[in-house]
Amino acid sequence: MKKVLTYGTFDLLHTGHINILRRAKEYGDYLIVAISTDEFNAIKGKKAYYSYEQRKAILEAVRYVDEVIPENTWDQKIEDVQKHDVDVFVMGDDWKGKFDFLKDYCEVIYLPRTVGISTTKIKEDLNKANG
Ligand code: C2G
Repeated sequence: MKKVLTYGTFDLLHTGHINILRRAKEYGDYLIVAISTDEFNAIKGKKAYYSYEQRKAILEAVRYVDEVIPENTWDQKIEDVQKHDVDVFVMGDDWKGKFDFLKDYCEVIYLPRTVGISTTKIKEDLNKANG
């Protein structure tokens, strides 16, 4: 079984997230998504609208996702790849090059981001619409 791993906050799930999850799954048979805990989001300087538990429940309902695990730190990736026997690591290309150290442990793929959508844009548009 070919296992794929990706990371993210995945807040306010949108088609940019769905696109990368669908494409990541195409690289194998089993997709693990490590989602940032609320505590790690604070370290990333992000404040998610949905809690970790809510974001986990939402992702577990996505047909491309087979397993959701927590992302607690920046430096758990090597351990995750080894522990979960991962073959392919996939991230959006805004991260291009940042995780090349994983090439010693698995295939590393950066996929083009979906243009024109982001959680930040959703929040900004909603704030504008509601004055
Ligand atoms: N993404 C995308 N297109 C968008 C928005 C996001 O392809 N329009 C991708 C990102 O490139 C990332 C994934 O969706 O691969 C999740 O995006 P975020 O939730 O913003 O995750 P991020 O904050 O980049 O966290 O250790 C890695 C970090 O946890 C990544």
